[in-house]
Amino acid sequence: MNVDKFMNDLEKKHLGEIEYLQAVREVLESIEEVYNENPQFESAGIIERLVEPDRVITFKIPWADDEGNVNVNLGYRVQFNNAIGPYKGGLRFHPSVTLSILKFLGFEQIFKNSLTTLPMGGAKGGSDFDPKGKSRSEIMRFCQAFMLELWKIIGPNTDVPAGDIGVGGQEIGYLYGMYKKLARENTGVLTGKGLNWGGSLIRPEATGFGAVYFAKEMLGTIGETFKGKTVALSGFGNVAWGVAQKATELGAKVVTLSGPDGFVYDPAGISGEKIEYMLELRATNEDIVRPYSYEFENVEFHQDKRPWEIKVDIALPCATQNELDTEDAQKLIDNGCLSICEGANMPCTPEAIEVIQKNKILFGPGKAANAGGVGTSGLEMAQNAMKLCWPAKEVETRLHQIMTDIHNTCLQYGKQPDGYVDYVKGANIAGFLKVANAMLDLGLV
Ligand code: NDP
Ligand code: 2IT
Repeated sequence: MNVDKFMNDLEKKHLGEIEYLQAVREVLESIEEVYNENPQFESAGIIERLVEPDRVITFKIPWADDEGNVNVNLGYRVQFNNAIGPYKGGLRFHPSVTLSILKFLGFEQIFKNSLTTLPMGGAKGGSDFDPKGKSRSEIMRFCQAFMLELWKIIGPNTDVPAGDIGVGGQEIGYLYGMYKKLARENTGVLTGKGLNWGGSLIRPEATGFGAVYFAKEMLGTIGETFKGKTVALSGFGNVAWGVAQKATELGAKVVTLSGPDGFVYDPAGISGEKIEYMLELRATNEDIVRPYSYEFENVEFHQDKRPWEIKVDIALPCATQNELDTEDAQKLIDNGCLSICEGANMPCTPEAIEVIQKNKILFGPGKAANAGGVGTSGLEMAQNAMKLCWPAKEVETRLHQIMTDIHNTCLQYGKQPDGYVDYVKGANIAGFLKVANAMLDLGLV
């Protein structure tokens, strides 16, 4: 395989699918050497088969708003690869959603899920529906209309969706309620469910907790810890909330949050009631972080700016794709940042990653660092299948173990001759090998 030639052909086939092509190129560049050393992959056409989803299902979602007006949104499910287990991955409701974005997320999910050590294939779905400013009953009607199509193609052993941007506990509830009614069954078909109806303890916190556990392991390789460190976060959603909790618990001070309107800088630290306030802010569906600066004293609000200009020891981007570019990376490095760890999916641009790695700063890619979310979804599926609930401590211990194992796997495949760990390479190679070998075992299907 020659990556440039391969990508040239793929770009022609999928014109303009920028995010998807970006995600594929990163993986191919990491695995090129391993792939070419193993001719059995080439002869089985593993890469040609892996880069295309098994299928993409699109549908329209007609729904009525509170005034009785008819609205039509687009819905998608990208079932990418199920070599190692049922399709598994979240649903995103955001006006920016396109097929390219869902294909990038579904592709990444294959390798992330492989790294968790649990039997889950890769998928992603969602809609261009904008939850901003919608009433509760509008959100409910939209979720029900979405499930009216989705239920036909999912099932506890075929495809198990969960949340992502714009899809939290409330949306999963409305989606699950409709699925249960249509399918006449009460199974673990979605994860991120409420605790009263089949959910797992620690799932809401899992992505953020997992990202901090991963960053902690990375820091350990240079003899550092979270204690006494300052941390910059972007986003103010589910992932940022979990990161803020765990980083604070480990003795760090989280000083920023961000939204599409700008970022807040709270030098005293975002802890205690301030972390709880993040949930309130998110639940307003207003899409802005500024009210945080009215609610608490001595907080600066920087309109239309990103938090990466603040001097911190550790940065965890937790909002969305391509939100940290070369300039941001350079600012963090110039300010002495030790580690940049992706809580979100693909928040750093490829050029930013190059700058970070050239400067030998610790860099944790999302498909490894944020795998605790889907890892704990896998634990929720296991509990549902056994029809029991583990205590919080048991789930968290397993989550912690999953993150430590992923870190060790990255070390195994990513350690460079000079001792620097290329976690991007480590995660991509390890994630790929498991799926590719499974595909070889399963024949040409
Ligand atoms: P939420 O919807 O809970 O929060 C997303 C946050 O990012 C919101 O604060 C959102 O504001 C903000 N945001 C979105 N776009 C921008 C932007 N352009 N600039 C600044 N902030 C922005 O989603 P999650 O916390 O669940 O997801 C965050 C990231 O983590 C995503 O990349 C997701 O794919 C990833 N992830 C999530 C997992 C999960 O289990 N939830 C698991 C693994 C990864 P708004 O959207 O209102 O504009
Ligand atoms: O990007 C992700 O890993 C998620 N949004 C979580 C997926 C899941 O199935 O829990």
